[in-house]
Amino acid sequence: MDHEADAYRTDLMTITRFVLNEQSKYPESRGDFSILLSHIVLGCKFVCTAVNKAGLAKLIGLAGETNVQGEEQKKLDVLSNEVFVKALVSSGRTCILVSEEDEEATFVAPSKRGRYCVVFDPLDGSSNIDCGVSIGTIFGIYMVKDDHEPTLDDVMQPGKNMLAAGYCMYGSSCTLVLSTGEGVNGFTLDPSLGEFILTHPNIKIPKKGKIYSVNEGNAKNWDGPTAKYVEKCKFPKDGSSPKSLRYIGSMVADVHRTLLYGGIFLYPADKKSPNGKLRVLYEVFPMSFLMEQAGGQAFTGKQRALDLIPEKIHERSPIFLGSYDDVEEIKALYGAEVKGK
Ligand code: AFP
Repeated sequence: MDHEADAYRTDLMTITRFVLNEQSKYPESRGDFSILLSHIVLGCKFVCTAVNKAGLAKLIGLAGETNVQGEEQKKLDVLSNEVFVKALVSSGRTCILVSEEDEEATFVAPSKRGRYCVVFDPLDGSSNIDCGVSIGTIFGIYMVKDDHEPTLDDVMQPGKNMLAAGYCMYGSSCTLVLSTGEGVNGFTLDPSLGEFILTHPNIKIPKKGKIYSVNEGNAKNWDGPTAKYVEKCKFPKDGSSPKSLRYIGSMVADVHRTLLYGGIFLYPADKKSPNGKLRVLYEVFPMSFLMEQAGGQAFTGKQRALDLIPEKIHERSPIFLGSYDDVEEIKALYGAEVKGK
């Protein structure tokens, strides 16, 4: 990369400019989506700053039970949730919010209501905060079905009905990856400008990858197809090289690497957790949407992930997502099991 040329680049494609460009393709558009997105971006910037300060705050003793004013310090995931809920409600463009942090869905008051439903995990991977591992925010966006009083049915829709999905990764840089259903684009926060700049246009996942990503500590409880697949990754019988294992345990970071380098990310069902661990609405759906938009696939062990119809807002599902050919292999193994029964 030519860093010097980069430093002097003058035509910057910010995320706002990018979304407004997209919007101009639809003359009937009222700009509601751009406004909603600008509020999500604000939430991401806030959380990015808070995550960056987390280690320092601890070091200088601000993060105990109470802060200097004697007020109770909020945990970062609780704080992030509050920031996103307030930003989304104040956008005036949302009607239902489903957050990983809140047991119940939030119905926005009629005076502030818009047409979008946002499902999100404000700080996914938060158990990794204290050791400085990359964590992130994941979100998906639906539109209310018709002109009616919003109900939970408006969010209990298959992932394929999402209008947009994305994540923001708080890592060595802060990267926002977004799809509005026409490919996937990545933006990196320039801290000096406070703007997300298009750095990864039109991301396409390699058709086949060299990495598998799974919590192998659960192997004892896996079902046959998952066990066979991972065995194949390690001991391929077709003369190909074994795949490398990479597992961070923070979905945004594991999926981001999978998207850029190719390969497969698995969180399968096991005997202890028959539905896996990851949540359908704000983990499985947004990441599956991005994978498909980048040319990959996402599969639950039974069906295309985006065809799933959730029955509960915090429902879980097994998930296998990544490069097209790698997911084909796991689909074949599950298919063979069904035929053998
Ligand atoms: P936390 O938010 O509790 O850290 O969980 C993270 C997560 O939901 C997801 O980001 C990871 O992919 C997955 O759990 C890791 O789960 P295991 O620790 O069971 O491997």
